[in-house]
Amino acid sequence: PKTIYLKEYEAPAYHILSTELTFEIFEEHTLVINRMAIKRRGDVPVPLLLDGDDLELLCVKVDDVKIPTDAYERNEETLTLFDPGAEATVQVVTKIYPDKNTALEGLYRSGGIYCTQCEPHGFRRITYFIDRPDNMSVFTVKVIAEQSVCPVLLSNGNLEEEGSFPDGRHYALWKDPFPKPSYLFALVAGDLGRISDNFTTAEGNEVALHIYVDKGNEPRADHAMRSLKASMRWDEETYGRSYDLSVYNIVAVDSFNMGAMENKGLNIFNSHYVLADEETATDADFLGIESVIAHEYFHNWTGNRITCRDWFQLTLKEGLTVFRDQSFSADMQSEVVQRIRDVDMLRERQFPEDAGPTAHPIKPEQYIEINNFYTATVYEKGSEVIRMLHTILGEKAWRAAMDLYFETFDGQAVRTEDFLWAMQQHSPIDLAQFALWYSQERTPSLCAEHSYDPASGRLTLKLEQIVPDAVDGRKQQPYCMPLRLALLGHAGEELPLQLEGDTGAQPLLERGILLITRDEESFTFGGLASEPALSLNRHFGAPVVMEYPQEDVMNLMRFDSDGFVRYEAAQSFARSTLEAMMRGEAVSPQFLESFKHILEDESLDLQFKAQLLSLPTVTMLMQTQQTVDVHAILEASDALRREIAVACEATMRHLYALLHRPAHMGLEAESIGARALKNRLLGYLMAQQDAESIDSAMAQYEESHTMTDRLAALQLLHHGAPEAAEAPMRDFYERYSGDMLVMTKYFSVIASSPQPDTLSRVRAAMEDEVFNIKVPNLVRSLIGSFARNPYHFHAYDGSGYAFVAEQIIALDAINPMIAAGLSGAFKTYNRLNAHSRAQMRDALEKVQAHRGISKNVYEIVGKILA
Ligand code: HT7
Ligand code: ZN
Repeated sequence: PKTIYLKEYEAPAYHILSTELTFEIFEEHTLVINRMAIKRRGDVPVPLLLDGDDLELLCVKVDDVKIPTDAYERNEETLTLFDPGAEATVQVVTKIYPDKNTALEGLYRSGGIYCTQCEPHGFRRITYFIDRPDNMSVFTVKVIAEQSVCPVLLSNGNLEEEGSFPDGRHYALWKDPFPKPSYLFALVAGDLGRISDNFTTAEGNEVALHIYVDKGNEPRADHAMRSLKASMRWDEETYGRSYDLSVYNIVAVDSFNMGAMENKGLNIFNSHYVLADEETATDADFLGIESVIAHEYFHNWTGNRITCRDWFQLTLKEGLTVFRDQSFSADMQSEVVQRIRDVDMLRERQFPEDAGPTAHPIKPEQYIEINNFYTATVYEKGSEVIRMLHTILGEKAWRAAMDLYFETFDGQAVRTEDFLWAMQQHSPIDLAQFALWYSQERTPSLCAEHSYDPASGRLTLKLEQIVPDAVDGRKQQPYCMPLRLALLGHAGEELPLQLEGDTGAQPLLERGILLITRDEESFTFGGLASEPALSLNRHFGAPVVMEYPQEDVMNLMRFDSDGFVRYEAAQSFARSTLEAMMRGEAVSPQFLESFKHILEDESLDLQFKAQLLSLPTVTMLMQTQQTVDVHAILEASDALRREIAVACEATMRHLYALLHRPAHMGLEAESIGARALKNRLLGYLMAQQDAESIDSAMAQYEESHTMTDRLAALQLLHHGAPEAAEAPMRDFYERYSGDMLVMTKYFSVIASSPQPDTLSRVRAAMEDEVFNIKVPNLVRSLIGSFARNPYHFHAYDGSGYAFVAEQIIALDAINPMIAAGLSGAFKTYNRLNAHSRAQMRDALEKVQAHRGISKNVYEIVGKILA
């Protein structure tokens, strides 16, 4: 496979000014008639290169005349017209087979519904086109289909016309006035139900809002609609950005490769991110819907109105839009709870990626398969980079810089440099060094040491920035980053930051921010009557591994006014406790003491308290080990959970009983918090596997009014008391086997279990009539969850690796994107012990040697084994 390089970028030789598409949908196939008004950019005749993938070509015309076959050439990936002229109308007719499309890119059928996924290269599976984001075209789309099969016909933009034919077919004509790249094209046709609402923009324009779902599911779309309206209002209030068409359509489908897609005026969603009610969706599902609906809506300005010049710029739209959706969720929920969630996600998914063989900068410079770069790095780390800019500029300048970005680049396909240019115009500092965040990979560490001199009342803080080499061994430069800090007095009060020396070099100090630019820095603060506690990297303002002496953690955990630092201190204390246990030491009594202190603190917000009482995950603990020893981590974690349960049993049972009340229903923060905390406590209690806890979990399963409670109880029972779990597992299956989304939860429970028969249960579940390997949600819930199950993926006999490798091979023939996603499970390869590494290598070599492996899987596996 060919590697594509950013440095080889060239603008296309032609532009397609406008595109008229006609889709004739038939049961077996679809005809696509594509008329493009093309314009050459230069004066000299050059060939017109159109991208195409797996297309049956029926006809090529230039200015309505069929051209001879020697006027063009076709290969696997392109159709080349040797000289269509400086301006012409090029028409191509292709025949495609949506029912046979299991890759779910291009036009395909999900449960009877025709739908499209065009980002990044799906459009070329529909018709020949200059399928790249710097080719922006005005689209007019006519969809024709059997009225009884597809009563609903949708595309981007506004509906211009509709009508029917005497033969039972009908049509709809859609026009999108905004020039857009082909990746934002969308079409939906099928028999769908819908809910509708409307929104009046700040300018007074009326927008019709429709959410289309499978018939019968309409009531489950209300939360999505509420989230959409809240997002529309928020973008007006926060960024002054309003919606720009008279209709906003969302369609939910069951088979979808990712979460959702921001097609102009016609978002297509994985049904998981639309459908929810208390009976079938957890609190996390509700929050996920709110954030994904917002994310796709916010793309209308950051992604659609201003798009990417090429796919190397992906973080331009994704990092920025994730930052916007995280800010929105923080405003809708609790700021600190949301920040902790976002940081957890970053450290759980992006840090391991950045430490592994597929590490890449947020703006990569090369790829084989661009689909492999929709990563946690481009998205989540991309968002952290934007967050640092927000911190450096401050709220007011940030808004001014964003306004400038929108005004300057609206309607264009641009680069991250253009975004940084807008930021620079309002930045208090030169952003040249900051730009390294775009081109360097790996997570830097920041090691802090401090000393206090009581005689002078001075504290000296030394910071060392450790920047790892790139994957290929290249040395990398120190970053410029904002470090939020506070010096705390005995009662947790923030002391004034009296920096000595050249304070002019610290333009952000009055906002409590130090600017770090070198690999070694030293700061001296004066005027301190006694030794303060150091609260560092507040809000997790810089995406680094922060290393600091443990002496303050107990205090920080108890009283830091920055909620994130409290959480971080609790995690850090738990981590060092677990590490000591792995060395054979007993549980530290101070840790248990601090844990109890939080448990008994009645002033805490319940969701925040549930977070403070969590233990670091296996993935987090793996990050600090030189050579990963998964089994030692699991043993220590299970033991600590039991010790905590024993030490805190009475308080936990009492609190659990208080929180386990029917009053705690609904989606307000208080109820979500009560459920989160209650289920955290039940998790600890169940670690004892005693009859009383099992009874509580059984009762919770039976009495629960929400999926959150029911699922939490089911999972704890199945994982901790499998015999007792048999009846609830049967009950759950019988209740929900007709509901694919709920069944994904059931499959995850099975696949994430520590019980010894997990692999055979997973294999059995694959044979269940509900399971369908062509539906990504089901694959992710069963096979994906198994690949994340540390107990069994890393089984000593290598059976976990072999199973996942076998599934990658099977899936690759169906859906290469999903197969490549699963291959990511092997990223820990280099850090395993020799025994596991040899077994993983065996499994990976089988995948690599398989004939006809996709370039998606080839790229990932190749990097892991390199
Ligand atoms: N911009 C979208 C990214 C995407 C995608 C979505 C669904 C299926 C396949 C896809 N490939 C790329 C989603 C987003 O970030 O909003
Ligand atoms: Zn996005």
